[in-house]
Amino acid sequence: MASSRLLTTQAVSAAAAARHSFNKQAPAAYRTFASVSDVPVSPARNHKVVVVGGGSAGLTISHQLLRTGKFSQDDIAIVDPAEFHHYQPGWTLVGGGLKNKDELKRPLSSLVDPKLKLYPDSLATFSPQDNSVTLGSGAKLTYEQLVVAPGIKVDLSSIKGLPEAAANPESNVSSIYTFETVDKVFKTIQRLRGGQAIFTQPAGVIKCAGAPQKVMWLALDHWKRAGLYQAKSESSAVKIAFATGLPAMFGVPKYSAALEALRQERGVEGLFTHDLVEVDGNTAVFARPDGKEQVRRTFDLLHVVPKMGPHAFVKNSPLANEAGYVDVDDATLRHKKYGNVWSAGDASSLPTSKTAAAITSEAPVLVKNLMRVMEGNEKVEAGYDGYTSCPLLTEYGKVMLAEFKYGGVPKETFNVIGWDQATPRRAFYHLKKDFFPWVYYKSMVKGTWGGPNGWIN
Ligand code: UQ1
Repeated sequence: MASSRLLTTQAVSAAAAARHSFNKQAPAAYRTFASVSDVPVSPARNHKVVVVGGGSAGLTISHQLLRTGKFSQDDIAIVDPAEFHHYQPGWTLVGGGLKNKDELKRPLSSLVDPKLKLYPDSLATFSPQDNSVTLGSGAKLTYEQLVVAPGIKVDLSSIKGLPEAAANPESNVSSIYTFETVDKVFKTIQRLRGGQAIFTQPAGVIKCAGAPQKVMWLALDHWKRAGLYQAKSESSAVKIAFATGLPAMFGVPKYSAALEALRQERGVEGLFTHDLVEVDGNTAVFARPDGKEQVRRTFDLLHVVPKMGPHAFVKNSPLANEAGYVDVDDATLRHKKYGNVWSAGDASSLPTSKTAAAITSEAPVLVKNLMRVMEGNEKVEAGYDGYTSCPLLTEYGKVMLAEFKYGGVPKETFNVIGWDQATPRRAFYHLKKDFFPWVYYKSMVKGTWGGPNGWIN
């Protein structure tokens, strides 16, 4: 879950970049040069490692690299235009009224160790053939090793009518997937006193594939407690449908079966292979596969998960695979063509669910392999098994802690104490709501948290 705001905050960051360059860290010579010439041409700045992205993957990897003790001041650079870093896994909790969106954010600069050089700038182009990148400002950075972790783009405009509906405070259309819309979600849940609620999930890759239904389960519980929802009852004031572009509740058979049982038991209508394409007033329009006709359903509340995909500067670069993701080896995280390029997190081609939990296992493998290559040892380790996790809120006070690796094979941390993690538990709820947000800012972004392996470094 790297910085999804890499593009959206470009204007703000351009200003920040200007302040940064001219007031703070630019060498005096640069300032003098700028003052006597209309077209300042800055020389390329050299770094041992350039990390593109200051999100979960970028920060975790940068600090794990720094903690190897092999780097001096400014050897490692981070490029990210975002002013703020967000703990995005917490946004489902905001949607459920359990947290405030502002408590989950930090100024990005406050999370970057002073020994690292932060460029608050966008990435314009990758030139892996000459080991350099060009920033939005035109500055050129050269590197020995490059880590590409800018996250993916969440695109409200991928659904016709969604940007307008989401921005309209009167409408009951919202999404936990952007900072701008996340605090509207609980307002719409509280406002609804009856009628049809629809929660969508698109076909295609998204961040944390369980989140679209987590917010639904919390809303259901809210309406149940308010006396507005009775499962499978004709007299229930609120009716709930889960409309997903996918053919099942979840991608991993074990958890999908448990979630499908919950769906049926709780009387939630399942609209499978229904891919939202348009919000037209109070009608949701769904595309169907195999040339089937579109389906139109009216709603009184609509929670939308927009489509997501790689940033253009990644997709259109020599680093991308056909789908637009950074083309790395599934197990070593090393680029398939450029041996000094690495990727982790949402922007990578790693065929696993895109979560912060995945990054806890990706980062140590990437760092170990990058260090080996940088020190001239070509023997990289096939160390990443696809570990990822999805703490699925199933009601207030309970979480089903899905943990799995490549192939949808469960890899459950608490198996050792005999727990089957398809069973929702209160202990997992406290991990999700209290422990993970705490350990994330306290340790993970600083490079000292190894996820299921506990504290590292
Ligand atoms: C984790 O480390 C982590 O990051 C702090 C999460 O939050 C985003 C998680 O959801 C999970 C599951 C982990 C993995 C850690 C344990 C102890 C299972």
